[in-house]
Amino acid sequence: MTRKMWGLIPVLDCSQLLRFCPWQCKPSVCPIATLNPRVDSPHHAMSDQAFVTLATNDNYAKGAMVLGQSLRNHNTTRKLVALVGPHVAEPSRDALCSIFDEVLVVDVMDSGDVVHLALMKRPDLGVTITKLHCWTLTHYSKCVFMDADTLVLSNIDELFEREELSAAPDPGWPDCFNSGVFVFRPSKEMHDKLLKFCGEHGSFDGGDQGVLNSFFNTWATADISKHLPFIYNLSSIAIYSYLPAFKQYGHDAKVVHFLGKVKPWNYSYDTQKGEVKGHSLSHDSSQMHPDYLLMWWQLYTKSVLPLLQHTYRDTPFKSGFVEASKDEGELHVDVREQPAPLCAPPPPPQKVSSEERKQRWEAGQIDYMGDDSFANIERKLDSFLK
Ligand SMILES: [Mn+2]
Repeated sequence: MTRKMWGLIPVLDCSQLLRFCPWQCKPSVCPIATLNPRVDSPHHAMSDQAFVTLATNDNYAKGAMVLGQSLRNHNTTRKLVALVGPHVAEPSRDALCSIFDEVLVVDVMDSGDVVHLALMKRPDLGVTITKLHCWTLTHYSKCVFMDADTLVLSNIDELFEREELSAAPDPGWPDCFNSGVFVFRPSKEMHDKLLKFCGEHGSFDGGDQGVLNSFFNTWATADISKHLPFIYNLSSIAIYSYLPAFKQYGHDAKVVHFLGKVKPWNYSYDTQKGEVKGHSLSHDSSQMHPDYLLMWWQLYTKSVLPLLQHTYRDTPFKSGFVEASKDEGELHVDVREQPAPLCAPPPPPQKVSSEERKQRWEAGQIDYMGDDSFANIERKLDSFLK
């Protein structure tokens, strides 16, 4: 296999892309984003601070668009940057261009010696190394990285008051931080250090979270101000494992993180009924909360889909919508992403005794969509609390 060695695709914003390669950026989309500034993107925006996300394929690009739009809807004053991998299709990039201030193509295969060295030692860490690329955004003094599978529920600009590396605890192992949301300071030096570390030590979980936790290994103990409250990275797995806390604090949530293999875009949506389909088909133990899932789809339908329809024009693409007549939507499991959840997936639903259910629950085999569903547990709790 020959590898194109045309150097790292330079970091270009939409107007630059248009200037260098006008055929790549359909004039109908990018100029709207760059030449006519958005009304909701004030000029006095803090131009040296940015929210950064990453999309490695067209599905994650949809997630990035929903995230970007959720940040816009809550009137962020910071810039929005999307890093995209080379596999993200042109129309998806164009759609990203109309939400984000910068859409930067990152091809780690073509990005300099340190990256090559790291990749040669650990070729499995390609996506991780792409994510670490966010440290090269040195035209910003401080950034907040957010996974494309997160959704913002209120303004979170206060995160920029925090220092590198600030992050929220991971619900699975709270002495580790979850790398879905973190504050960092772009720096070439730090980028090189991280890559060197990555090449030498690899990742204990196969992804960026392992690398970053090993590198920033005093996070758990050194400085409490670098611990973001959990409401900045609320994962649905935590909702089900500590339901009373969710009932008490859940309404304060500012960022929802759709952890796990099944992502919001893997479901389908019935626009007529306003229902997410395929939800009951999933037995992922990190099952997401239906309300947040619905919120994701509503935002996608209202703000993202029109952009995609515009950029894809006559080219077919997966909208994720189902006909109202179909009973169950398709569910496509995205196996490329997150590491497998810690606990084994629950067995297929069947009638079990309450004692057996208790044992299963204690063994971590929780029937999230059946007997142990959020609605059932809530009903039970309510009966106790009354
Ligand atoms: Mn994630």
